[in-house]
Amino acid sequence: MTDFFKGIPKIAYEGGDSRSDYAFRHYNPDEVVMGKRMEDHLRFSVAYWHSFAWPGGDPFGGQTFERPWFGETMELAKLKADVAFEMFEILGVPFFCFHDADVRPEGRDFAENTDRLKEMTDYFAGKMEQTGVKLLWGTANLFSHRRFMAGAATNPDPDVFAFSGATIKTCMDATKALGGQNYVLWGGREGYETLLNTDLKRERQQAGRMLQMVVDYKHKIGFEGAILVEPKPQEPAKHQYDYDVATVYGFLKEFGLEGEVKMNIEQGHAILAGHSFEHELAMAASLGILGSIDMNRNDYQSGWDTDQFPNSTLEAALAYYEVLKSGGFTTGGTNFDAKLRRQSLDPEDLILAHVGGMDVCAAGLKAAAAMLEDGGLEEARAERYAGWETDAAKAYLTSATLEDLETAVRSGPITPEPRSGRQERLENYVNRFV
Ligand code: XUL
Ligand code: CO
Repeated sequence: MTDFFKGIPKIAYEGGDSRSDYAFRHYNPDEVVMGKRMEDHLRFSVAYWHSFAWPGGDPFGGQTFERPWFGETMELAKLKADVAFEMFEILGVPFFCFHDADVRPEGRDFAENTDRLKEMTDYFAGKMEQTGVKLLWGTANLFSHRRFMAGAATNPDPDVFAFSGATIKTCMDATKALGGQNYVLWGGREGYETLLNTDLKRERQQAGRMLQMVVDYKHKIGFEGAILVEPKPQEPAKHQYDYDVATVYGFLKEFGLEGEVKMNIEQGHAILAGHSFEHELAMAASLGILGSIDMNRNDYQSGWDTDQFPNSTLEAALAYYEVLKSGGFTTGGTNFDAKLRRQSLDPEDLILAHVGGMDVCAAGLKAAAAMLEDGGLEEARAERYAGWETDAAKAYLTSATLEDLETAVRSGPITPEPRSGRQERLENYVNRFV
């Protein structure tokens, strides 16, 4: 045991009347919601990078956090892992996620990076065995090191393409070895800074080829998890090719991967793309590619990807409504890709941030389940589209031509009557549940 979280108790469900900061008021892992335990619905995961590797910097200043494991040795990397697994146990989260670069110090070259990742993978395996904590997903950090400044798969230099693919392979191997349920690709630098120096067509083809190789390798090694792409429109690149769910779907279709790859959807990225989180979730569900979620919001005033812990029950309810409606998570889960504010220096801040996030998600899940069970939104939706249930209307979408539509309109005669969309009524309805 380290003493980093000294004095902080294991967090338990105490219900709404609890006066303790160190308690869940909504998250009750064993409580059954729509026939399934809450823990199995939400599948919470801690993001290793923000919680244990991020130093608290911003564009105007560097490190604010002092952590005893900061430094570039394997010994410190193991101390970091010890503290991380202690936090997973305090919170009772079933999963974590990591990038290679969060868990091992940067080596001299590819071979040393791989050896270090392997050593940490073995170390994690022991800790996972002891604690029962599982891996939601693994991924490669192909954006922090300067070698990736002009992209990873989309780099103008084929050496970087090769280095990136080789690194992805080692991270897929590590993810498989740890029984990871998904492998994620987020293309932080897969885009451009200026079109003046960019061959956009070539770069998209490079990205498509890399993803095809990832899928081939998944099948070759028998990795049973899902391959997920995480869309984001910009930050750090001025424009990223995997802009949003609909854009990525078009990309998957172009490269024949729509049956192989799903989405890891992040709330803050949805907002950056000019969408709501629930829009991106509904879009992915409608395309059959909803995989997992990164549950962290942006600052609505600055507009930046500030990666804050969720704190709106309404937002969580609308998100889990889409997740539940689509049948719930299979390999996916709720990953807090969220970081503390840079003034939140204390160990307890790290715990309480997750406690609050987990509780907001649990409250959102309960509200979403109650709405689905009540059925009000789906009834209203069915009623709104009820006209399409007639044979004549169904034919519009199959056999009818424009001439048939003209005949139908003239002979009806059809004179459309506008009807209320009833938005305020539906908003009031949702608020009854949150
Ligand atoms: C960056 C982001 C990443 C991915 C994993 O905005 O969300 O941390 O989740 O690389
Ligand atoms: Co993310």
